[in-house]
Amino acid sequence: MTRILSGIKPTGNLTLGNYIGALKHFKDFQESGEVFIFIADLHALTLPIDPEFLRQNTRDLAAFYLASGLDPKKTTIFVQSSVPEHAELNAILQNYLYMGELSRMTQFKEKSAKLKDSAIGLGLFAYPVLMAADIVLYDADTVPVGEDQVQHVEITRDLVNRLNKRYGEKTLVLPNYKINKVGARIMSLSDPSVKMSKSDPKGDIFLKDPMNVVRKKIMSAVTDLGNEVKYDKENKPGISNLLTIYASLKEISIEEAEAHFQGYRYGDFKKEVADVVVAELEPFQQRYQQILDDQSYLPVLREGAKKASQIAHVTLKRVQNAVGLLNIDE
Ligand code: ATP
Ligand code: LTN
Repeated sequence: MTRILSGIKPTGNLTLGNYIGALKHFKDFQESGEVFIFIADLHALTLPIDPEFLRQNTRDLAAFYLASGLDPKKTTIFVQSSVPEHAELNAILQNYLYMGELSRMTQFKEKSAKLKDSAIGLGLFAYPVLMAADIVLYDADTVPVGEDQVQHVEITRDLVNRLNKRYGEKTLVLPNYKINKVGARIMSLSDPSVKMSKSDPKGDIFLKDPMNVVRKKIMSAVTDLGNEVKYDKENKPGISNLLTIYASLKEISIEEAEAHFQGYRYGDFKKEVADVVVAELEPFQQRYQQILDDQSYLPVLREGAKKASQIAHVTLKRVQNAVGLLNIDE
């Protein structure tokens, strides 16, 4: 049985990029394997964040997970900090990734560049270690993520290979990332040269935006010279981004989307993209609000933490034993 694991950080309001690149697809794995989806709240602490904002984002994310169609009977949904094995395994694994390789991580370079040296926390630097712990604790072989997280799954593979070579092939399971053919990197609507990102919002569509705001944002998205609706990332990044959003929500290929919009003017094209986004987000938002109001996410998170901890505990013991920590219970 394959094990699938992924997580999202509760660092801010979720964007359409998070939805298309990650969230929307998690439920697709429920039929084919054992799925673990968590809220990476310890990772959210790697940049300064207001405590109440973090707590609210955590509740929101739990409700978004459920609203996206994740079924707690099939998927284990939990908060990272409620399963202490993540932090415990992190303490061991941090000895097997090295300063040089960690300092080459794109995410670290981008996020630390915005801070003064004296404000860069160790957690931001060591981020991939904790992420590796998240993945290997559940013996996950498949990790669905957006493009920006591929490097972190790759460094997890390096770490797994390193440990297995040293302590035996069965110590940890080697994970693979899984990115979507369409929509692995949704760009800002106001500047299609940068990623739509929740912690540095610029031209973002938020999953909580009112529908009239969503429409307005799409109608005023940056477009490119010319008047043809064509996919050309280099010369038409704005149009290409909107085509990607459309194709991924309609679950069709870029070529099919292009064919559909042949002969369209930019204005009519944008209107149709907006219709598709609204059709997807409106019912999703209603489900989210209902779950948030009735707090049905709470028992799900409690049950999820219990189930996750049972599995994580077994892996932690296996690693502790492999590296030579004495088990005083036996
Ligand atoms: P932050 O701004 O705090 O770094 P983020 O918006 O990049 O956050 P994450 O929590 O890092 O979001 O990512 C959650 C998931 O969403 C990851 O799998 C990530 O790859 C994916 N993702 C994030 N932004 C995009 C995007 N613009 N397009 C496609 N996928 C994305
Ligand atoms: N780094 C990821 C969140 C994350 C994650 C994970 C994703 C933390 N641990 C383990 C997949 C598997 C992010 O920023 N989206």
